[in-house]
Amino acid sequence: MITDITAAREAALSEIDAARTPDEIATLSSRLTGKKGALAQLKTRLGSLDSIDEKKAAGAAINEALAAVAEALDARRAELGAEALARRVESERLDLTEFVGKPTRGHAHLVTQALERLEDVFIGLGFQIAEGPEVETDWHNFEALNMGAGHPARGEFDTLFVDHVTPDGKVGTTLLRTHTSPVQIRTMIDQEPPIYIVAPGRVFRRDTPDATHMPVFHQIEGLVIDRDISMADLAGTIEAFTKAFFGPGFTSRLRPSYFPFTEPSAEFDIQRPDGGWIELGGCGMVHPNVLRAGGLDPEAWSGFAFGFGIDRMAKERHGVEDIRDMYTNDIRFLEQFS
Ligand code: 2NL
Repeated sequence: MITDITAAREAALSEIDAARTPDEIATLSSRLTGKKGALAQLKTRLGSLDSIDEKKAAGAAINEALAAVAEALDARRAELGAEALARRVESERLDLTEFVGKPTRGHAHLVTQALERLEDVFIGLGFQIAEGPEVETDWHNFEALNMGAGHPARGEFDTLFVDHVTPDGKVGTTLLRTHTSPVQIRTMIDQEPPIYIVAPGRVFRRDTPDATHMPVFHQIEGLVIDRDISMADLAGTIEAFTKAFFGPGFTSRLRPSYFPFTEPSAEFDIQRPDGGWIELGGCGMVHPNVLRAGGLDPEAWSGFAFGFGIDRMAKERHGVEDIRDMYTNDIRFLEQFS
């Protein structure tokens, strides 16, 4: 009997050793350790043994053999699993450090270059980049920003409006966004504070093109929402941005102003190393009504926001005299800015 047990055990172990896939292990496992397995079948012969001692010895040998088979199955399963994983890791290897190199022909547009540099600087200051639709609802573009129907400030933000029927049968208005602020509104609604984002993108206003205006232009807006954010945090962020983007020789100042979506509001200017001032954009502490529209309790959270035009910055930086030149796609003009 003991010889048969040893033989069954050895046969089982060599089969496990020969298994090549996790599937084979699964099949072997049910066959070798199941009721119909050779070792289980040997158990049915225990009753025919003569003495108690013989039964005890054979029973113990069968149990030991079953334990050894279970252990060998586990070990081989783990071994094959690790091999399969190693193969998969090797075949799906992705070298994220690979440097593809700059394109050998052409270059990004002036405004794209400015936008990408701005994103880099704000990421360096701990901001995340947020994006949203260019076609917006009246609510996200105006209402939520404390500019209800008939608000005089809407006059500055005329754009293309299209009436449409909403799924529930009401007439709604969609429009081409006049600023990227609706992206910030959407972020406040979708994400829990703290929020540290910048929203760069294309915006639209009813304007006749001239040397300093285009009806389609680009803007970057920043939004910070956290506990106990003050005007000092705003001024410090504007100053840190000014130095990081324009250089250590530049500084910034805030001048009192008015926007419906911030209170208090300010214009911010930067000072060149030669002493001259350049108007850059607007900023302020987020108005409590705007926080409420974003689903936030103004008693619990406070924040600041700022915004400025990207096209104007690209124009200043490269000494372009007429902003329209940046959009006529004359290759002789564009080629100068690689
Ligand atoms: C400008 C002025 C500004 C903002 C934009 C903002 C956004 C939210 C709440 C409050 Cl969600 N404010 N944005 C605030 C102040 C000024 O832009 O002259 N842009 C070209």
